[in-house]
Amino acid sequence: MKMQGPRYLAGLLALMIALPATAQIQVFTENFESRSGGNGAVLFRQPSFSGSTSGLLAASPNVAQVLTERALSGSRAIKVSWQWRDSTAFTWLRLTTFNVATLGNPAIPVTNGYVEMQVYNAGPADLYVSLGVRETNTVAALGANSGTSGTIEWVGATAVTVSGTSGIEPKGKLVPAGRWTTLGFEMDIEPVQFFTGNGILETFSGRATLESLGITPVDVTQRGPYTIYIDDLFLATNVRDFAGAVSSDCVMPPPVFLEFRSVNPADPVFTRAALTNENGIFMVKVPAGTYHVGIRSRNSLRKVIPNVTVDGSLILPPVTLVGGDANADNVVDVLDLDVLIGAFDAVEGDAGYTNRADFNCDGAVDVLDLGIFIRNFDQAGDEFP
Ligand SMILES: [Ca+2]
Ligand SMILES: [Ca+2]
Ligand SMILES: [Ca+2]
Ligand SMILES: [Ca+2]
Repeated sequence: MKMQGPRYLAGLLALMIALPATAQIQVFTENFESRSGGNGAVLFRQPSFSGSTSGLLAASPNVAQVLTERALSGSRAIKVSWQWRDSTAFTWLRLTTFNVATLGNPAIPVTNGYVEMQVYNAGPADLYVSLGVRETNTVAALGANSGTSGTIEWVGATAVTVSGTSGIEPKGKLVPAGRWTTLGFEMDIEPVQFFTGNGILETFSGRATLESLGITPVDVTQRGPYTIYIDDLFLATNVRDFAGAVSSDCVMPPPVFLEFRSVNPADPVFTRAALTNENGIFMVKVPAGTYHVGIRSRNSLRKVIPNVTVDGSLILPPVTLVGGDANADNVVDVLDLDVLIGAFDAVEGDAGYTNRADFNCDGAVDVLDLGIFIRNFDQAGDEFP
């Protein structure tokens, strides 16, 4: 056999470089940081909109709006507030995306699909949440408007109450009161109950439409008023588990924000928000691939771990996060001191408080945070390769 010389290899390499790279990774992310508008203007209609449940609700509160009251990523999330009336036969809320001006009827992945959002339940009690999935057989891009035709199934629900031809009061995934919950749905394996459909999630196109959240109280005597915050919608296909751990100056390990840059330049860059447990361990689902991964908290410098292959088996070594970057520009300098001074002496709940300057995450901006700032002054975080 003839030996292949350097010229052949150079030619092959040139060919590989000339071929346009094709994106392999399908994701859609929405952190609501650039969203605003009135009641019912972004992703969800106001709670009273759906005739399925409007008769079950008190007139107020009646809110579904992007606000800056509480967020996981950044400062913005969708606040949803409602109250169930007493003495009604049923108690649930159909919070619908029906023809909402911004992000209405969003296309979601079903085949090998994963749908996630971060939900803070401010209470007063625990809730069940299901996805109302409309079988539109859409071919729209993930997150794009995919219409309103097709029947609806409850995904993630283990039971419904039967009323006429509908399955209502879906018993979905538990969202406990008083904390953030990562609400994730692995679309191929979730339990499914019927709403207007047949109780089987079907798609020819591989995609469907997020029509609603079906929200039901765990304790039907707890009628509210309820408030939840929804942040960091994430849609993707072909996901795998990706786990790691962080240590920091925080009294409780902070949520982390992971930036994934595929080694294939045609793939989209995307960010994942992840909750950590008391030991600083996080676990997210991301599409299989090889990435440079950036890790930061909301006020730490970035750590970059290059060339990480996500195939479901990898657990990252622990990462130490360096605090003090209040303005998230990846350096600790006088600009961060400005933020710290602006919030100094404020505690959580005060108008002046910001968790961006609370470097030890104890709910107060004080001399302890100044100490962390001074210790890390003039440091810079990692850049991506
Ligand atoms: Ca946000
Ligand atoms: Ca069906
Ligand atoms: Ca900074
Ligand atoms: Ca503090």
